[in-house]
Amino acid sequence: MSTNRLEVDGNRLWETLMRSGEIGPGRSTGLNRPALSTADGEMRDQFVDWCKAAGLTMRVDQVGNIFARREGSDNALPPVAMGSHLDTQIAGGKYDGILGVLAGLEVIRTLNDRNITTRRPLEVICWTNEEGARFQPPMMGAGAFAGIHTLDWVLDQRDDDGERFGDELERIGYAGDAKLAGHELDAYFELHIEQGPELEAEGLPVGIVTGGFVAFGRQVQFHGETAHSGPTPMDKRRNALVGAAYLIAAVNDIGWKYHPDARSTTTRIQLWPNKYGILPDWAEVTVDIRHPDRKTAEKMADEVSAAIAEAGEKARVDVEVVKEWEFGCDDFSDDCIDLLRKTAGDLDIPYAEMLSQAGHDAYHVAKVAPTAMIFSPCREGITHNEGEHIEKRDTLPAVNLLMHAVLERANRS
Ligand code: HGY
Ligand code: MN
Ligand code: MN
Repeated sequence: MSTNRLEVDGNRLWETLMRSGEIGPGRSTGLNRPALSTADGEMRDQFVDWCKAAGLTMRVDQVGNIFARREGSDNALPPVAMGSHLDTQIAGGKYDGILGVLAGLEVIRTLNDRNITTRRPLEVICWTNEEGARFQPPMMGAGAFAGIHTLDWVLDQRDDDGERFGDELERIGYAGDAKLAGHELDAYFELHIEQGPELEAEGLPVGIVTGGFVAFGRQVQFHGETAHSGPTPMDKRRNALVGAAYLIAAVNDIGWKYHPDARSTTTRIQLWPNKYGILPDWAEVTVDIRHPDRKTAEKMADEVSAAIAEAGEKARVDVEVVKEWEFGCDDFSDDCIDLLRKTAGDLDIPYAEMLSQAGHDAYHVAKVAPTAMIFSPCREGITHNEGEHIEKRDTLPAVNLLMHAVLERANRS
């Protein structure tokens, strides 16, 4: 039978997605399942159970990345992998990342149903801490896998409550012993919701991702002095919150200066003591700067660096960048992108080629294995919002494209 007529079981995929949507419920219709939370642990356990029921063997590495393996006929060859992440923002949707992991599982289930054995083994991967909601930076698990972060550095990261990454990984039972490095992948394909309105607006079921916006992250701390908010004369104040406020406004202005392609904002602030009547002597803000063009993104980052220094001076407080990171992607594999184009043509699936504006695990995996991404539509591009929504009929073409591209790659001579 021509595998071109091979299609995944959309109802089974949806049941699986809906089950995931019950683990770590958010305030309304979404999810609150940050990395290494109890809910993340529960979701991982559920995923592992599903994988074992599908006959897969499990491998967990030292930062908790999960590799679910299906043997092929020639297991000396490195596996072709699919995957994404199961952790969410704390006001997250039910599909960001999750679709990519569970679509990979559905591909496996479909091949099992049809007794199809691939030449190369297959793997479905769940990367740890893609969102960076609890532990910054984002894409930490994939970053450690790609050698961007050392194991000890990752394990020592702490969340706002001082909880240590390594301890939380132990607590949920996913401190694996499989080595981080040296696990070769023949290729990695990540299906992900677009997190933008383009595909829906153009009525297209698939995006083939040719690259990703360049993004810079900065964690900035301001150190002032506590004092009474009443008697203290203005020229004696060293209010850390004021320093943060100057920076927050400047970062926003830089985004508008390079509008419409720029994205630049501050997403969080922490303060101490953060109480009435007393000036805060400590503030920490996280800055997120993005642009499709690397040179412009770097220019924006330089202007943010100048704004950081200026904010400290204007508020008469000390300021330091305590953590910084960057991601972006111009190293997706041309072979894998061509394979997606060809397979979409074979399956008569219309598609657009596009950049990703959000970061993904695939950005880091692309540094160590041939990698490509597939986008599927999401309603009005809404994401990192509990209203995130996708439709089965609009999503299945991308899942079938994933399956056929993986089959082709896994069976090539
Ligand atoms: O930062 C990002 O774009 C991704 O959602 N972690
Ligand atoms: Mn994601
Ligand atoms: Mn996300």
